[in-house]
Amino acid sequence: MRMTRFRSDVSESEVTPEGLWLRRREFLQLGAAGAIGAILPAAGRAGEPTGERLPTVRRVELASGETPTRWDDVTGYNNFYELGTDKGDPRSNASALRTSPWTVRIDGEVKQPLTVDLDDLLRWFPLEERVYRMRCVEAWSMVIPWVGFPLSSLVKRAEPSSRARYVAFTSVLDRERLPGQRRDVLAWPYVEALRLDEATHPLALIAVGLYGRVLPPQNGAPLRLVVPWKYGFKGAKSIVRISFTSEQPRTTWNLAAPREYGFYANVNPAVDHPRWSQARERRIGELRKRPTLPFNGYGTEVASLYAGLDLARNF
Ligand SMILES: Nc1nc2c(c(=O)[nH]1)N[C@H]1C(S)=C(S)[C@@H](COP(=O)(O)O)O[C@H]1N2
Ligand SMILES: [Mo]
Repeated sequence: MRMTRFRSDVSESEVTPEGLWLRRREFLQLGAAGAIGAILPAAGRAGEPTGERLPTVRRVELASGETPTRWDDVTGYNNFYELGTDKGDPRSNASALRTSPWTVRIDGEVKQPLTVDLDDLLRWFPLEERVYRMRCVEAWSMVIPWVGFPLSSLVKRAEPSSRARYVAFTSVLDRERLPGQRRDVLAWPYVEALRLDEATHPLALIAVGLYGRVLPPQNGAPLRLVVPWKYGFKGAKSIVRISFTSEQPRTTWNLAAPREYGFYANVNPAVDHPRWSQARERRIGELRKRPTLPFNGYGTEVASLYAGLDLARNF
């Protein structure tokens, strides 16, 4: 991964005041319930969340009450190499990604392989809001209010066979339209994978929205993976295929630089990237760096998945 320059141009006044955020939250929740949603304009002031609202059945706060990162930063400071390698490229090139129609192929070690239309897939599970920290391997982080459903629900529905031990997620391949795929910066399509027990952990999420709205293209529309205790690159965007395998799948960043990006990619302040420290991180919107937490602060929930594993070797 290219080393990034950190933005240092976020002034104090740009940071959403908490009161405003809370009021916006109430609007979203009422909107989701259909009470006042109809009278609110779809596109708000500059910097306000835009896009179609998504109804959610509950809200799970897993970022210890931290203020979510501004919409402008969550949707304007992105890693999505299919849409370009600079942080602002994915938003600028967002229209290159055609998200409708969209199908997802579910195959491999499953009872019955199938191709499902996104609209049908969205009817399978109720949506919920999940506020998670997100830690990029480049040592910056955000707090993101996702909308989605537990990956475990989808795994259960896929009925993996007894031979299934891993799940691979393949992102969209469209060399004609996606500007980043005209160059071989990575081995396209982008593939990431989890062990099956990681995939069925209740924190693993398939996200289809942000801030109560449909996911913008630059964030991996129409559906992407979110694994909050791992570095952000595990969260494959714009998924077209979910494959169950018995062998550990080859994954894109691990193939590109195996010494730098492990298969596990659990957030670990004790294991530095060969080219930079992972001990601290810059929360986008904050000036000072803060310490990085083991498993990104989700150790109580997930550490038992790795009992007996040497995390320095299996990084
Ligand atoms: N297909 C695809 N998925 C991807 C990437 C990518 O380049 N292509 N970048 C990853 C990285 S490095 C990070 S940090 C997150 C960023 O997600 P965000 O832009 O929604 O914050 O997406 C991940 N998923
Ligand atoms: Mo990342």
